Amino acid sequence: MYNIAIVGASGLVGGTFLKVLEERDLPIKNLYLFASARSAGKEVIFKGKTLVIEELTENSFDREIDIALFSAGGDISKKFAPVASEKGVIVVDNSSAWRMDENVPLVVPEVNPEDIFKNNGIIANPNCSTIQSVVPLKVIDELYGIKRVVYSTYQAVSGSGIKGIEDLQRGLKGEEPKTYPHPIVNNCLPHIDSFLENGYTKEEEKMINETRKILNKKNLPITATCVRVPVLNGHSISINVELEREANLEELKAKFRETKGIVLEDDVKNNRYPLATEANGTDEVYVGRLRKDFSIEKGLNLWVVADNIRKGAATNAVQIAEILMKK
Ligand code: 11C
Repeated sequence: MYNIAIVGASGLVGGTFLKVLEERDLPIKNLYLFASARSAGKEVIFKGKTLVIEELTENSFDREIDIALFSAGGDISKKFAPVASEKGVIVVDNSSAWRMDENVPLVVPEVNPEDIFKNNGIIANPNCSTIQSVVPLKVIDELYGIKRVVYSTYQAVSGSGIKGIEDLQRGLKGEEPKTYPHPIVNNCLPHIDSFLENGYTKEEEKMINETRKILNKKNLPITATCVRVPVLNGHSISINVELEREANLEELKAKFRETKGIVLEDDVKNNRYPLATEANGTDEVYVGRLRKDFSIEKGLNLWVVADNIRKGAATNAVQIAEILMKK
């Protein structure tokens, strides 16, 4: 049995950590919940018991804790993840604070589980859009070799947390946005996170750098356009791939069917392809619209959908914790 902590327990991902831990029935002895002073004292039900959220402080980890799941933003992770790991806690961090640190493994269990054990006390959980993309890309790379990737994303408002959901709800009532710079209702905003000097957004930069690190392909040519769309939950991504060897679509579909964590949803004659409404509330990565890209010699297009709060954040972190526990 293990002692687990959740840092950021009152947030959207924090609440989903609780749900996923309960559903997957991890062997938990004690579960400690931490958040800012604002949320301290709030009560949460876990496996029928009432737990009280405590304020996160430097002393929060002065007790026996095996694994801490962090989702409280980059600044909290930068400050408190080293405090926890120095006390022997293994941190699985959902923020972007440590992802590109070369001493920190960046892990998607279906892709690079072996990296979990190269940790020095901190393991990073990738960005949600990256997680759902690399799961099918790993399969494609093993079969045909990936030469170049073009991402175009259609990201749900839940990616911005509760404040993104509130902006969509406000917009539906005809009110002005508070989170996004423009109304999200009736719009697609090609703007996720802040803009960089080179014209890309941080979200696009994350997808590029994190994909290279997880697939262990430092120089893989990748480009990305990340777009916020008026969908409540579930990111959809169009992925265009240039391959080393020509793909055989039937072989690839068969491989996707047998890969754990992937659901192949590809029957266009019956209008079946991955949908956010279907992925919502589930832990799988849905793949469909598989077809050759005839504009290049060995090209492939696919459409990939997943629940960004579950597989894109909480579930991925809990899967990492499960693997740590099995060891
Ligand atoms: C979004 N992908 O949809 C972002 C949220 O680096 O973990 C997650 C940001 C991150 O807005």
